[in-house]
Amino acid sequence: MAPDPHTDHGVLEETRQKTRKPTLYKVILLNDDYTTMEFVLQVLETVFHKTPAAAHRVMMQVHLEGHAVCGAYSYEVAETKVATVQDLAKQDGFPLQATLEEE
Ligand code: TYC
Repeated sequence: MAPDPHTDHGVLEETRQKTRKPTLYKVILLNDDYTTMEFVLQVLETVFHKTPAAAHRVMMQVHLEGHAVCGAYSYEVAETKVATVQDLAKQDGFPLQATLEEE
């Protein structure tokens, strides 16, 4: 059947959902023998907004397993958190280290 000239405008439209998941970066906290547990708890609560109970879980995981994920953020935010951890640690004379990993 021929197209109805009143309704067919000769334009084919297609909507395509193009949702882009932002790439997230995990901030990983590393264990060492010198940083105090108290300092690590403070960092987890202030920089990563953990509750005291969650901070304790993450800190113990780092202490026992060598590393743990503190959270996942956009690249800029993750990088800033890593730098903040290192600045705070340096201020207090601790060797605490954190790194980034693409999720
Ligand atoms: N291992 C440290 C200690 O026994 C505690 C510690 C936990 C250090 C987590 C770093 O990311 C860390 N004092």
